[in-house]
Amino acid sequence: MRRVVCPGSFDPITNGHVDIIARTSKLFDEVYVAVLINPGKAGLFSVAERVALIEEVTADLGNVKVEAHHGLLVDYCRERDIPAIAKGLRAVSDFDYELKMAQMNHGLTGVETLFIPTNPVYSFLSSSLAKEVASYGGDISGLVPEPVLAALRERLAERG
Ligand code: COD
Repeated sequence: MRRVVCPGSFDPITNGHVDIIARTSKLFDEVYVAVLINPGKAGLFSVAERVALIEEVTADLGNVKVEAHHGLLVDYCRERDIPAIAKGLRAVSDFDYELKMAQMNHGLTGVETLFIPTNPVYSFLSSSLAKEVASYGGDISGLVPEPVLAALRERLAERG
């Protein structure tokens, strides 16, 4: 059984994330999407809400399991016998930080990191930018899945 994890904050999941998860799901038998909990960073969506949105938009892929995790990514991988981490690379600017994390994770437990080049139509896209544009009323349809768009509109309206 070939297993891989796609980790992230996913606050919220964007079409760039979905593209990486979908492409990874064709290469591996089981894809774990791990929502890493950062207690020092309050998100727009709770961890449970992020997990539910990811489950909804990846359900059609058939081999994706979504979980929250508090702690080191390498411990998550070790506990589930996952030998590889898949990450999307948007630009050279991502590479510097991602390379350091990949080397640290490999040094800690030997887990490998695989980099998948982002689809160019999403290379500028991040959860933060999507939230910022949406908060000023900009159109982000096409950049986030429909359920995420609806959830974002609702959450931003609640916050006034
Ligand atoms: N196109 C393609 N890929 C994308 C896009 C896009 N538009 N946007 C994001 N991605 C990919 C990137 O690979 C990114 O790494 C991943 O999706 C998740 O993105 P985010 O923004 O949701 O999440 P990050 O970057 O905040 O996630 C960082 C982690 C949570 C993975 C990292 O901090 C971590 O592993 N934390 C756990 C604690 C730990 O183990 N720390 C030690 C690390 S060495």
